[in-house]
Amino acid sequence: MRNPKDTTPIPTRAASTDGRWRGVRFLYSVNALAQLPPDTGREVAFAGRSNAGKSSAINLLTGQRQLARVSKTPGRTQLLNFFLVEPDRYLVDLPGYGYARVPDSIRRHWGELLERYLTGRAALRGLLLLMDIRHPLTDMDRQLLDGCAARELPAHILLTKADKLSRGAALAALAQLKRGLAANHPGASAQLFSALTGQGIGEAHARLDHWLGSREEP
Ligand SMILES: Nc1nc2c(ncn2[C@@H]2O[C@H](COP(=O)(O)OP(=O)(O)OP(=O)(O)O)[C@@H](O)[C@H]2O)c(=O)[nH]1
Ligand SMILES: [Mg+2]
Repeated sequence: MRNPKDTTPIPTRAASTDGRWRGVRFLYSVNALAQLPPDTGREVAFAGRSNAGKSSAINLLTGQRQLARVSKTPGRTQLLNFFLVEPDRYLVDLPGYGYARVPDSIRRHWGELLERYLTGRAALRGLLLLMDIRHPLTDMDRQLLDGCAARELPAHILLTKADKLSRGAALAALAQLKRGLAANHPGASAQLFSALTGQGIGEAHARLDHWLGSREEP
């Protein structure tokens, strides 16, 4: 047992990562490739169908309730939103796909921007792909995973809104997803997540830490 007179602080996981995430701030929104920050350093992008919970996940993971805009209206995030974690370390909130009420011309513009960003961005070290646990692996999700595999970009899936299912049903959905991934997208990993209860936050932080690396790494 610890000596009660010992005043050295007990190191906790929360303390070690909190500093990094609580300091995250919104940098700017990008509407064209030319506006992207220099393609150096490291970044992780949050992708997924509209309404999957990307902005909510960013808020939970940074411990800031209103950093990214959350809305009941799908299609809310319509730009590439850059968040600064540390110098040369970014999180990127991507526009959600699959939202029907977006005019064709805008959808084409986004599709192209997204594709060129995902295929050409050297700083991109990993894709966090969010899927509503009740609607996993849509065609677009699969296309994205194929795109990641083609450029050897690691992908990790957050099955979001896990709080909407019982614990047993959520675990069954995860197991089923993992079987689908093993068959068709062997490079991708997956976990349960809930922005409401905080389920899975430690595992997601660990993944982000791994991809972003420490400040000292190139
Ligand atoms: N119950 C529950 N609701 C969630 C969770 N995550 C997000 N939501 C809700 O789902 C809706 C969409 O969340 P957003 O975070 O805005 O989703 P998004 O993926 O950023 O959506 P777009 O920006 O439109 O692409 C909001 O009403 C959130 O409150 C979760 O883990 N549990
Ligand atoms: Mg959003």
